[in-house]
Amino acid sequence: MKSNGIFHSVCPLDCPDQCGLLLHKEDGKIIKIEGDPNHPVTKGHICNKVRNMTERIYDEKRLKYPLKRTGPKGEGTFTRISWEEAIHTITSRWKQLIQTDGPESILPYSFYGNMGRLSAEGMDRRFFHRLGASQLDRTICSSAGSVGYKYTMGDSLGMDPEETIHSKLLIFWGINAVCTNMHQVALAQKARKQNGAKIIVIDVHKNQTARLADWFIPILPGTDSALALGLMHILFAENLVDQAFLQQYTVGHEELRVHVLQYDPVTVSGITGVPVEDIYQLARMYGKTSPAYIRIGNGPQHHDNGGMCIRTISCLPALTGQWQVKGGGAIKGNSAYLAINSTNLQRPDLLQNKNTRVINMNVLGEALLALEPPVKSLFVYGTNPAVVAPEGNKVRKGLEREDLFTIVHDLFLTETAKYADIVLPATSSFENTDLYTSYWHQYAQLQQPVMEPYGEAKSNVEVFRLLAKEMGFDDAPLQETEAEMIAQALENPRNQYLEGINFETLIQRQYTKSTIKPLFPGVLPTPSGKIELYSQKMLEDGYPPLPTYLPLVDDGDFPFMFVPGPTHNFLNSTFSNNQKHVALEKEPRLHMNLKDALAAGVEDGDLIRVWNHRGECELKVIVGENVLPGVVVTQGLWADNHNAKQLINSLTPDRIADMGGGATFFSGRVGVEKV
Ligand SMILES: Nc1nc2c(c(=O)[nH]1)N[C@H]1C(S)=C(S)[C@@H](COP(=O)(O)OP(=O)(O)OC[C@H]3O[C@@H](n4cnc5c(=O)[nH]c(N)nc54)[C@H](O)[C@@H]3O)O[C@H]1N2
Ligand SMILES: Nc1nc2c(c(=O)[nH]1)N[C@H]1C(S)=C(S)[C@@H](COP(=O)(O)OP(=O)(O)OC[C@H]3O[C@@H](n4cnc5c(=O)[nH]c(N)nc54)[C@H](O)[C@@H]3O)O[C@H]1N2
Ligand code: SF4
Ligand SMILES: [Mo]
Repeated sequence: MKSNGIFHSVCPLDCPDQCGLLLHKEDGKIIKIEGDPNHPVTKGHICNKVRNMTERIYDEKRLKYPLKRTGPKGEGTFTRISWEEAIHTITSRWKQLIQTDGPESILPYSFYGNMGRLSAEGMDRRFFHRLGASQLDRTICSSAGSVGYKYTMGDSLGMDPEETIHSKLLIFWGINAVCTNMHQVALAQKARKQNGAKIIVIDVHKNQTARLADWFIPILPGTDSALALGLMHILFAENLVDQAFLQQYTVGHEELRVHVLQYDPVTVSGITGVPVEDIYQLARMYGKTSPAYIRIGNGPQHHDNGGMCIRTISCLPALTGQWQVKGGGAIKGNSAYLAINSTNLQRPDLLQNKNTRVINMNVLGEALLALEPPVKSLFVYGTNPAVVAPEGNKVRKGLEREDLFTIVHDLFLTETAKYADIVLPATSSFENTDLYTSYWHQYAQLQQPVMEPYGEAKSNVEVFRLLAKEMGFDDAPLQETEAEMIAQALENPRNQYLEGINFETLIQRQYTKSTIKPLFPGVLPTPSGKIELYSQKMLEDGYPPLPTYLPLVDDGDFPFMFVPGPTHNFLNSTFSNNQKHVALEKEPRLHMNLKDALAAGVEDGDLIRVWNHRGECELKVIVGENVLPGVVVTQGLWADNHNAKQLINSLTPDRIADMGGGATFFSGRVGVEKV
């Protein structure tokens, strides 16, 4: 490996932008990280988080060798062991558990802390399939909305973000793009400069993105489907719909026209908190401006009704025929364009018992505390559930179980790792070979190792190869190389958009785009081949077949809706343990409306106890007009720190959303009082 020079790389974080990076190396060490100006979408600009990534890669606190626990669970007292001892301890315990309790007593728990396809869903999946472990339903992020979107559009297919520079109206709907999709903001700014485009933000919080909008529309949490239906009501009533497009490319527009009569602006205003005249103005702007683009975020779908909400919003561009216009349409997610062959990669055929139980990751606490037969061993990698999972106190109680044999594979001794019996050090993405496919823009990239493994760290792929060997599994798929796995993943005849992308093309060209074509004229992967405004499939699955406003589930008698989203300087809980990032972020804060603050006798800067039947936090309050009365918002997945009660997820519900087994982080209620 060369110790000096500039090397191509890709940002591994769970962020739609998936930036191209250039790593500058001197004397074997990465000394600078910058954006690659040659990346067609990200164009050399990266966020501050990753510009400061070397702080994390070379952080003194990074794990260098395997550890075994010597103190109580959760305390963080460990002693160094060898890899041989670690692997032997794990496999002998598992062999014994398989004898006494069966393989389903073992639960893998992972998410996309590293978006590399091999790291997140490669050898790990093969291994756990072969083992026969309980299966994990990975639902914590966007599954409700993805299912909702699919009912309407057939798959995660939206427009090409590069075309949004042609838009004249850009609606950021429940997405804090300045923090979470910065290049979409750059494209919007370009459209604004070039075409005089207007930017609208619809959100429960006057966040960083709302502050740069031409028009910010505050809305009550969980009511977006009502707003979208109100817009449809006006679009039909004022004949702002594209009848030709509706005829040719949709199913159910006549039923919808009648159905939305009940969502008149007065009714909708009462539900959403959006004034009647604003509903009219928004509908007319949307109906009369072309091209118009909607960037649908994760916010509206982290609710009890999140699936239906995204299903409903995603009907809007069909009404106005915007899908046919360059620069018009929507993006919820674009992962279908670069969909790999997951059967090849994950090898579900290795799982013998096809009835193996499936556990929803959103109910981890409940699963550890109450499931029968019990989970006896947990293997966590690429995620930090003690901080990011809902019902945080239940999760921690589950992790405290003395009879639970827990292994955590991570770069750091995370809050979760502190509960582990065995901790394994993970390489960073810059130390691995992996394949990256963005779920927003449509470029694939290859990561090849740029630095030597840190200390004794090993990649996810390598760890599971080792475990397989020690378990005595001699199946060929458990021994394959990274290059072989990437080649198999890219061999996907079912995805026409992936044609021509293979391991070799990715080596030759750092950025390879899917062969994207406009969706219309064309046939969608819905049952009818059209946009399904009326969905027979939904009816069969037990949902209203037409888009519908369904109220949130009752979360108890607390006065405030509590919306705790991500923050600018962290990526979920990643960076929340890195000094530079914490210094930038300072501390968690709670936004509260002035009216509510006056009523509660709370002043700006006060320390506030935020509580409900699940837990409590103490947060500094920001009083003002950033949220509507009855709503409080905080940003960042903080953990309890330095005796401060900041585990945000101790307050969030582990209820399951209407679709896709999704999470409901933003549908909880809380009470507040001055400490
Ligand atoms: N800097 C940074 N970037 C990130 C992340 C991070 O932690 N930090 N996380 C990454 C991940 S994993 C994801 S999934 C994405 C998420 O990024 P986004 O898609 O931006 O989703 P969220 O930030 O969860 O929520 C977006 C907005 O929705 C609002 N919201 C909440 N409920 C509602 C509602 O009912 N209606 C409306 N209209 N708005 C609502 C919130 O106030 C918030 O401003 O970001 C990714 N990028
Ligand atoms: N309250 C609230 N909670 C939320 C959310 C919210 O908006 N509000 N957002 C939710 C969403 S959308 C998501 S996606 C989840 C995300 O939550 P997580 O998936 O837990 O994401 P991170 O907190 O970034 O943790 C990723 C972990 O993976 C580790 N890691 C990184 N690379 C590797 C690797 O190659 N190998 C191994 N073994 N480990 C690695 C990192 O060091 C880090 O500890 O959080 C959810 N939780
Ligand atoms: S976190 Fe997102 S914006 Fe920042 S470098 Fe990575 S992909 Fe780019
Ligand atoms: Mo996410």
